[in-house]
Parts: sequence; C-alpha cells; structure tokens
Amino acid sequence: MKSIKSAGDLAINGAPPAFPEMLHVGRPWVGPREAFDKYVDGIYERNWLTNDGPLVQELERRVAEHHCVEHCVAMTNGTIALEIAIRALELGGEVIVPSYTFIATAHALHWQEITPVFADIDPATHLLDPAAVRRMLTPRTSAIIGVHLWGRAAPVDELQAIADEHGLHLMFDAAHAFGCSYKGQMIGSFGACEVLSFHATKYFNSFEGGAVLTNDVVLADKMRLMRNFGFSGMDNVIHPGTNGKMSEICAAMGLVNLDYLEERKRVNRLTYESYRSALQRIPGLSVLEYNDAESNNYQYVVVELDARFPSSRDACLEALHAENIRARRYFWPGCHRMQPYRSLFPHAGLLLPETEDIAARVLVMPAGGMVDETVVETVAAVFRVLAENPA
Ligand code: T4K
Repeated sequence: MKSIKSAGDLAINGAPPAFPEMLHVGRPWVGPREAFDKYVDGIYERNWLTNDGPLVQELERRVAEHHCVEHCVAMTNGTIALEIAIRALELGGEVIVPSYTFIATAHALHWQEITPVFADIDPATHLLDPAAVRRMLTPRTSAIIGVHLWGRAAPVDELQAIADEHGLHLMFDAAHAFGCSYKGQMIGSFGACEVLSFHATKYFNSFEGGAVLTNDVVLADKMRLMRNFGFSGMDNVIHPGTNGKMSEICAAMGLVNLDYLEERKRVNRLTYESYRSALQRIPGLSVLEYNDAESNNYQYVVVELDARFPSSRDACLEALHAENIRARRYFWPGCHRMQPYRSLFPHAGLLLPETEDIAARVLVMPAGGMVDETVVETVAAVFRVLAENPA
C-alpha cells in the first residue's frame, strides 16, 4: 500500500493508484451463498417463480414487522413502488418534492403527467424545509412527498401540519430509510404511505426491489391490485394496473439480507465512525451526523466541504477517483438541473439556493465490506494533501 504524504504521491499526478480494485459507494451485501442457495432450492422445488409467491409473502410479512407497520406491498423496484403509490393516492396537478434527491422521486411524478414542484432544503439536515414547502403551495398542489434522505427522517410533523392545513396528501420516499426511525417510531407509518427501495446499493437489498409500507388497508389492497394488472382472482380485472410484481429470486435475496440487518448496521456504523474521526480533524470537512437517539442504518457517509477547504469538491472527486476510490456527488446537480426539469423550469435554481449550495459541496464515500481502516486512512491522506496543495 502506497503512503500518501505529498502531491507527488497522488495518482492524479502520475503515481500508481492506491487501490488496484475500484472501491464503491453502495457495494451490495449478498450474505452467505449457502443461505441464498437454500431459498433457490425451494424455488426450484415449487417451480413458482413470481406472482405473489411464498417468498415474497414471507418477505412482506417480515419487512412489515420490522417497521411495525400493518402492510408491506413488495414491488419490482422503488421507482415503480413510488409510481403505484402516487397513482393509488390519485395525486394530480402539482406535488411538492425536494430537488435534492435521486431523480426517481421527480420522475415518478412526471411519468404520470404530474408536475413536481421543487422546494428547498434545510442546509443543516439536507431535508425538505417546511417554510420552503409553504412558499411553493398553489391551488394546484395535491400533495407533498418528503424524502428521508440518508436515512434521516424528513420533518414529518411539520409536513403533516401543512398537509392537514391545506387538505393535501402526504407520503414519503423512504428509499434510504430501511430500519430508520422518527421520534423513536420506525419509518413506515408516517403520512399515507412510505416507499422503500431494495436496490442492490441499499442497506437492505433484493437485487432490485422496493415496497410501500402503510397502515391503510384500503390503500394496500388497491396497490396489490395495481401491481398485478388490476387482477382480482383469475380472469377478473377490476382496476387499471401495471406489472409491479417482485419475483421469488429477488425475495430470496431479500430474505437472506433480513437475517443480517444488525450485523450490517454494525459494520456500517464502524465504517461511518472511522471516517468521522479521520475526516473531522481536517479543517473544511465535516461528516454529516446521525442522531444517536434514532435508529439509523449508517449506509451513507456524507462529507461536506466548506469554504475553508482550499480545493474544490470536484478536484477532490477527481483525485479520489484516480486512487480508485469511487466517491459520488449525490445528488448533484439537483433534479431541477436535470432533464426534463431543466427545460421545464429554467429558473427553478433561483428558488433553491440551499439545494444548489449543498449539491455543490457534498461527496458520499465508499462504504461496505471492502472499506476498512486502510481505505479510510487513504481517503483522509488524499484530503490532507489536497488541503496543503490546493487543486
Ligand atoms: N428515491 C431515492 C431517494 C433513491 O435514492 C432511489 C434510488 C429511488 C428513489 C429509486 O429506487 P430504485 O428504483 O432504484 O429501487 C444508485 C441506485 O441505482 C439507486 O437505486 C439509488 N437510489 C441511487 C442513490 O444510487 P446510481 O445511478 O448511482 O447507480 P450506479 O450504477 O452508479 O451504482 C452506484 C454505486 O454502487 C457504484 O459506485 C457502483 C456500485 N454498485 C452498483 C451496483 C448496481 C455495485 O458495487 N454493485 C452493483 O450491483 O443509482
């Protein structure tokens, strides 16, 4: 392992990369092969591959239990789950969302000809700012979608108060928030429903997958119909629908993951803590904190650069990538600067100063099984050299 002490040691300046293999944000956790194979054996024996199979049902039951919520409706992925939830709630017109989120939150609305209206975030939390939400209300607003970014809960009470005052629906994109809580209560029961993602890169994965959590039985039943073309029994379609079903093989990976949630959280937390202690000492860098009073999955190590750091965020990214440390600029440049929203709302940025600022200053660090103290130390060394030799 090379040691990085001066600018000449950096791969951007011609030295060999610190790591031969790429280190990723969101490296999937696949669990022990034997555990997965056991589920696969069952799939072969039953020859039942999809359409509400027994593994999907078991997964739904256990995920609902884990989040202390009555219904979990598993879906193909988080995006389809968002689309089905949005449609089941019969949202229309305009829906207020943060721009500082993965593009799926906005696309799930636009795909259904609903206008996403971007509200600014609180720079301290990266979450929707209730005051900004109020500023974006119009007579066409039908709902608010809060995003529990980085597994930290959106301001649920404040958003619910706005929704109640104005007769709006409230739902949450909880793609990052598997196993997280708000005021001590597990995510899943807030708003009309909350949408999880089980994508490969998430704390909890089922290869691809997602689910809607809700305590509303009518909504849950409606979404079950909608994810299966609207079929109620054989030959009887009673509702518009699509194909949003999760397959048995995906549920199998999910069930394996479910047995390792605590272990995974423990590893994530260790990684997070070592990044925090290594980077926090460097002026101009801070690692986004998680509230110890809440349950969190510590999946994301989010580093913010401020004006005291002499190199630009993108110069740091380039230097890290050259070392095969694939940090990411999530969620730069913000949905409002991506298509079609950039063309639809060319001036949206003027109303989103905090989003623009945070999106330009954040780096999310590689984590997961491949990241140990050596990796964290190397990341810190790269930052230290860049602090002394601004790029
Ligand atoms: N809402 C929010 C707030 C979300 O963050 C997401 C998804 C959604 C909704 C929608 O849920 P899904 O429909 O995806 O279930 C990735 C994920 O694809 C996406 O699921 C996730 N958010 C987003 C934050 O990250 P990309 O475009 O960054 O993916 P990609 O391919 O660049 O992979 C990310 C890193 O993970 C890379 O460094 C490579 C590594 N990786 C990836 C895969 C797929 C692996 O090491 N192994 C793998 O199998 O979006």
